[in-house]
Amino acid sequence: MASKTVLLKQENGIGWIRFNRPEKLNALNSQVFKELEEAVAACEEADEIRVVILTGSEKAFVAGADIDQMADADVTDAARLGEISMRAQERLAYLAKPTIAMISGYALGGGLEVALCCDFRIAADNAVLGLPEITLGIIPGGGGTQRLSRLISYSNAAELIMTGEMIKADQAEKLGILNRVVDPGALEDEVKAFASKLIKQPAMALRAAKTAMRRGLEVSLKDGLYIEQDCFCMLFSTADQKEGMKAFMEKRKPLFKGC
Ligand code: CO8
Repeated sequence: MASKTVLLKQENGIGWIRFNRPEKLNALNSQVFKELEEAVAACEEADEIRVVILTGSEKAFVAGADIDQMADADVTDAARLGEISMRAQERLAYLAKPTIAMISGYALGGGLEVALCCDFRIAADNAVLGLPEITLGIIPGGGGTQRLSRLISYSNAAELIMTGEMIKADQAEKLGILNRVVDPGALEDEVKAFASKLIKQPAMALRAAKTAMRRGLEVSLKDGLYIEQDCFCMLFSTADQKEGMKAFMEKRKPLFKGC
């Protein structure tokens, strides 16, 4: 049996999803997408996992979809790959837990698109980001034309997509693609510290915040405000809302239970 291209490890409330094709700079093929979907599903089911971190190797988060697999593909093959990748990415984007892409080295094409499905992107200053698909005669097919232009300005997204140029971490941070950039040696500690801030928050409120924001992006403002109201009201049925407000009034730190 082929070795695992996506590894999952659970540690201190964090589900670590690691791309594991270092010899191909973690290029995404059908097997990687399927294993990514399985890993995300496992994180969804494990109550102990509160935050999910996706990462690759020092040289590459992911250098894109596997060009070897696509080179001789016909339209049917492309559609099949599209379905598999979309399933994994939808599952990741709508995972009801915070997700962080921890990026070192290349995050290109489908790799950047996977990172765009995460709630946060934190990178080492050696990171190189881009959507070079146009240089291969295609366009981003894993959400890049949609998610990037919803995250940053249309014209900045268009520049990356239509020139295919790669940019360094500091420029990606200025554009708002990255939440922060740190020294490569400090990357893991920075991401863990950030994850621990999230883990301290009440799980149901985190879930509600993510649902309201993700769903809200897809609908009109008015419908989004209704989604927010539903999520807001639902939280008044949780123990953590009672605890959070009681703790405030008693001038102490809340002790959240995640329910
Ligand atoms: N696909 C397949 N193999 C790759 C890829 C890739 N995307 N990226 C790197 N590799 C392989 C190289 O071929 C090489 O393999 P080998 O040793 O067998 O020759 C190995 O990884 C190491 O790479 P390099 O020797 O090229 O390393 P360098 O440091 O010289 O260069 C680069 C690093 C700049 C990242 C270079 O490898 C590169 O340009 N890679 C391709 C980047 C790219 O164009 N990515 C976009 C791909 S298209 C895409 O992502 C479409 C998304 C659609 C997703 C949804 C599907 C429906």
